[in-house]
Amino acid sequence: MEHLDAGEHAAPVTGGRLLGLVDFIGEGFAPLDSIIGDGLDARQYADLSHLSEQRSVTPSARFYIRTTASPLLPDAASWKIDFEGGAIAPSSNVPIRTLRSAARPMGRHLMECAGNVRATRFGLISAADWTGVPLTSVLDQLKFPSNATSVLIAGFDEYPNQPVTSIPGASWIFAVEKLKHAGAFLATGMNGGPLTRDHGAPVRLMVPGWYGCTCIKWVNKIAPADETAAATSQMQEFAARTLQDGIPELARDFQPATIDHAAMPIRVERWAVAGRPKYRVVGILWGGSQPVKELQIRFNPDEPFVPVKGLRQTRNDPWTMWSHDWRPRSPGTYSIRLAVTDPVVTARKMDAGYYVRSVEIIDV
Ligand SMILES: Nc1nc2c(c(=O)[nH]1)N[C@H]1C(S)=C(S)[C@@H](COP(=O)(O)O)O[C@H]1N2
Ligand SMILES: [Mo]
Repeated sequence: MEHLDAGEHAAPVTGGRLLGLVDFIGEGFAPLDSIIGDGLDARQYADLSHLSEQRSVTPSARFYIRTTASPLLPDAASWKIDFEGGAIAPSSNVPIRTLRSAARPMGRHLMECAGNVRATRFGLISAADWTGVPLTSVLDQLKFPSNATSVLIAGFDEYPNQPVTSIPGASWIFAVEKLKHAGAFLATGMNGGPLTRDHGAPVRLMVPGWYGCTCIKWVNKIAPADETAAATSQMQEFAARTLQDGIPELARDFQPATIDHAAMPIRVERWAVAGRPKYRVVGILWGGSQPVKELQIRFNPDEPFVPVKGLRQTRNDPWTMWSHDWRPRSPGTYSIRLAVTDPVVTARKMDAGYYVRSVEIIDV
């Protein structure tokens, strides 16, 4: 059990006293909110248990990290994004000061790593208020040819040591239309401050609603790509995690790496009400492109799914908090699973059991 201050809760359980949190089990012991490892192998897992409707932004120092800044990273002050027009347009560049002076608020958006797994406590997901420049204006500024349907966006990705968990090379090829549709932007700031080095300073790509692997950090190159462009090494590396059909050879055969609807618990609160324990499961709902009307929760496969009461999802991005009061039938282990029942919704990872979390209840 961890200590928790009751101020973090939207509404206390009536007549109850918060005793603490029940830990999730079977998720490993990765430290949260601190950097472990180096360069491409570095990770910082975010502690999601603090989230509430009032505190739904991840402070920059706690925003998850996948790959820390390389010591070989060139100087930020003279940074520029090279535009290689190839045969179809003259090459040019955008200096970082041009981007910085054009930057404006881009809204609150969530980012999730496509490799956000139970073994590391689902800590690779966060939300921030971003500032930056819409990609459409950058493409205009670069005189991006209007007949080029795809664009390659690449970032600096060289490290002094050979990584063990990842392949160097950070670039993704997008259909220009899809990037526009997603409202992609080049970010230069987060949460009211400048972008931090580990989050891609001086400039990163942010593609709202898409997995983090497409959100290239330390962007240094933008180039038109055509129908015959091969998938980049980054696309190949993340093909399975972004639910592609195999590993397509050509970039054009990749589906948009969008995040489906998903929901999971982020904490299980243990309360005392009139001398008896009572539990409240608090969680998040995110991903997808249309708000859902109903979310259902199930405690172990032998119990039925029941509706999560009071869910009001008005937007898919960043995330929506939900809570569910729970009286377990008996002490024991419970696996908590969520489901969305709106028929039009695809929730591939959630429906495959990817986001199931378990707790051990000792008293009821
Ligand atoms: N240059 C570069 N960009 C990158 C990566 C990388 O390793 N190198 N990792 C990607 C992946 S897999 C994720 S999930 C996000 C993580 O961004 P964050 O560390 O700011 O949370 O950055 C993406 N952009
Ligand atoms: Mo990722």
